[in-house]
Amino acid sequence: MSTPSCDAVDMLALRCSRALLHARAVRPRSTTVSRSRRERRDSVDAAVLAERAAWAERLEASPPETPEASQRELNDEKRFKKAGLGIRRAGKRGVFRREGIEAARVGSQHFKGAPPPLKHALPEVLLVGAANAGKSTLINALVGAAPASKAAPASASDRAGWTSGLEWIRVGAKPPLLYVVDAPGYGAHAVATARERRDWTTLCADYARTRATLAVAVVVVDATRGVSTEDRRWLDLLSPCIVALSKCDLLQGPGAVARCARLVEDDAQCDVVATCGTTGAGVAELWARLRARCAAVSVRPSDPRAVAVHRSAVS
Ligand SMILES: Nc1nc2c(ncn2[C@@H]2O[C@H](COP(=O)(O)OP(=O)(O)OP(=O)(O)O)[C@@H](O)[C@H]2O)c(=O)[nH]1
Ligand SMILES: [Mg+2]
Repeated sequence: MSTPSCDAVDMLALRCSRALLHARAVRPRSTTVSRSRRERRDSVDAAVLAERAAWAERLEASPPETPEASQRELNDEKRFKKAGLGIRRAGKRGVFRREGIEAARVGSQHFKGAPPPLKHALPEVLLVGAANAGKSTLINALVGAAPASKAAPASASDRAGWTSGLEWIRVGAKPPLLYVVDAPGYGAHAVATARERRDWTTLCADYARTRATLAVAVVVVDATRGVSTEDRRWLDLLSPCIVALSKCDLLQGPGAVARCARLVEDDAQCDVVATCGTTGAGVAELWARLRARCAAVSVRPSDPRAVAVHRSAVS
């Protein structure tokens, strides 16, 4: 067998690299299409895919309309970059290098069950959102626990519909500061029966309407899906609440996170905080808003113990 000469190999390599360069140059460059990710097939349905495609199109087709809006987007972009948003790995800017806050899961409530007997009456922060939106991962990031680490108090999974009841997570140990309450997700793509999904909705809505110690509600909106009809229903029920934009690492291109945050703010008509549960970016800002809300909203006075503890926790 004859071996190709060095010249022939060099020529071939040159041609290949030229072809590669050309392919790169003509490849359509989009500023906002989400990065590829591995997902379970049973946890994404056609409606979710359609929602994502429509949202990606809207992100691309909605540049700021006024010079002021452009300036604001630029400023936000800088701020988000500084916070480590829009990047895939935690690196230096992630929270997971910082010391975490002591946190533990202390009880749960399922449909038709009673709330857990809790040792402390503390203000509660409820996180709701579509199944798979990243609620549990964001709770872990809030307490400084990296995904899948032993310290992570909330159970997260790539299976939509993983959290099936309200889960109380105590944040802080000596003294405990507050409870974060993880909730089951909504949406037809959750891997659960229609009845289970209905029961979860009832459970969360009853909690939100009646819980005396609920201080702030956070609606977690997936940055690659935008605000859905169901998100809107929950935003109305929980108003005034905060929107935590999750999975911001899946947006790419300059200004993508800032644009997404602006559009979600327009749709939701409330405070939006951009976050990423897998890198921990943006959670410091979310904490700042939570503390401000806890301080501003007094726990409903039906539980005097809660009010007393609430005051000492947020002062
Ligand atoms: N890329 C990326 N993936 C994320 C992020 N947050 C969560 N995920 C992934 O999204 C999937 C769902 O995360 P969970 O935190 O379990 O979502 P959830 O909203 O609690 O879901 P349910 O309990 O099913 O309602 C998991 O595979 C996570 O790894 C994020 O910020 N970035
Ligand atoms: Mg969950």
